[in-house]
Amino acid sequence: MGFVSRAFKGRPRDEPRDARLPPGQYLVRDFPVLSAGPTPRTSLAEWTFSIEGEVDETKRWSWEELRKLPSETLTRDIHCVTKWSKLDTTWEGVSVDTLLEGVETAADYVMAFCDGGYTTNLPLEDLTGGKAWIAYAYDGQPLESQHGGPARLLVPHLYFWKSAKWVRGLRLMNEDSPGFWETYGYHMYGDPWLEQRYSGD
Ligand SMILES: Nc1nc2c(c(=O)[nH]1)N[C@H]1C(S)=C(S)[C@@H](COP(=O)(O)O)O[C@H]1N2
Ligand SMILES: [Mo]
Repeated sequence: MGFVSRAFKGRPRDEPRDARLPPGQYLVRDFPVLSAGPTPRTSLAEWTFSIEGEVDETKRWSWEELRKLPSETLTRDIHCVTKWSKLDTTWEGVSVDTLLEGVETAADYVMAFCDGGYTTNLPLEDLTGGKAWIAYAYDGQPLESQHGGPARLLVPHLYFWKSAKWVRGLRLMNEDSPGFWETYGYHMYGDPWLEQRYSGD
């Protein structure tokens, strides 16, 4: 009886938290760093962000131009395929919708590309409609280089490997094509709620 009532009392606090944890994931309070290679360093003077590929005209922003675009502050949970999840991470950045304004394309897929050569593929649909950002601040501070600064793609509804660090642009594609981890067997889409970790999941 005592046990039952204690367990019951514990629930209101624990249940919403667990409901936010996708299958197979555990919570972390720190912010792990996962990089496939060394942290690249591009000076902000040389940095650009491009939208290219299957578009009428390539679009390109300098760092200063990007920072002048309307930005958003958002708080989201993030989920890494190596099974850690972090709740309520707060970011600031430019919505991909803002960057795609006026872009004419028939493409359905995107390859995000980065300094250092990392790539990751996503359906264009998953980057539009308020679901993705080019983030340049975390927790109210400029994004640390180890976490992808000066700017990273943030697509929190997919596994975090899709949130490309040091992102330099989006290449629009008519056909889906695997990026870096996808070539090594990670899932082409990567929905954490469906546990799409590896191809075949
Ligand atoms: N350019 C680049 N982006 C990347 C990676 C990488 O190795 N290089 N790793 C991915 C993976 S597997 C994860 S889990 C997250 C980790 O981001 P973090 O180091 O900020 O936690 O970045 C993703 N984006
Ligand atoms: Mo990851």
